[in-house]
Amino acid sequence: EIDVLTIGETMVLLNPHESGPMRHVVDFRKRIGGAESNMAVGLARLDHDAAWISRLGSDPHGQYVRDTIRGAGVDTQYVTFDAEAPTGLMFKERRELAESRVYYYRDDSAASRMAPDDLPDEALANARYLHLTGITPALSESCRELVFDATRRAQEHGVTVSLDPNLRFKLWDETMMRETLLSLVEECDVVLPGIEEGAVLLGTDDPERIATEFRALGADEVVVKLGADGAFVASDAVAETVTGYEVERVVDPVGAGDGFAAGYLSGRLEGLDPVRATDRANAVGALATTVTGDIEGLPTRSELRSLQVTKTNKSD
Ligand code: KDG
Repeated sequence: EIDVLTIGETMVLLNPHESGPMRHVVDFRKRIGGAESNMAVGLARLDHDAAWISRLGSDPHGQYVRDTIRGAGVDTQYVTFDAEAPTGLMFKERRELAESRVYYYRDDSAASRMAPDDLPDEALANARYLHLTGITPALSESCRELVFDATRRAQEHGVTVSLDPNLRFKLWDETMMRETLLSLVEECDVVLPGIEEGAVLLGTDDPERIATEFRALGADEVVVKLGADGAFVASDAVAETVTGYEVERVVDPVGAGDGFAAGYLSGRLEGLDPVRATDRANAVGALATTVTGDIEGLPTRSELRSLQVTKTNKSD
């Protein structure tokens, strides 16, 4: 039994030691970066059974990515290695006064060659949730087929599908992105957009309208991420804003959304209602921003509990 199954590309990530323009940075720390595996690691930290599927290059980078994710407690038994294509690579750039930026080297990577068969039915049939992001359909035609085929098969097996739109403007044309992701939402049960993503996809930055429109497309639960302000959650039973957690200093916001997804699914798996699951999502997302690296800040149960205790005390 797999609590959450996810599929997507994870790259070797070179994280700069110092902030500043890329061309002047000379020292990097090697990590891994991939929205879906970040989410899976977040779930594993909270003691859930998470499985991550991908295709990696049969190169040392692919082994490093697989070992890191496996070492974090995620089931990687369905990962495959492709002798004909490399593992993707990305660099992060940290700027003091501007948003951090990424540089990708992932065209024709092993993961971009994934297709429906990369997701075995056996894995899907054993899962409670299938988690997808809008990054995978941006990678290639065969990856687009994979995500749509996966949602269809998930439905057959009674698996709940969650989607984080994770818009990546660098990877595809904006019109195609919008059309593809809106039709993907129609096939998903849980949708977790950031407010800016909602604005790009739907043309409104009103969280309530974003939620209503995604629900009209077919999603049962929509949680709109509002950054430091928390999140707006809507389902048949609720439509409300759940306040966020204050962190002393945001060190690296990349990966916060993945932590948010892990927190939300973790809560729902344990039977929390959407509002309480959103509170957990806010907490995990907040903690993820306090550390550089996408997965290093993801909390264990006890770290999560101490943050939630702080919030309770504050509002007393
Ligand atoms: O959400 C964090 C991811 O953006 C990062 O880890 C890399 O998956 C990644 C991507 O494609 O941008």
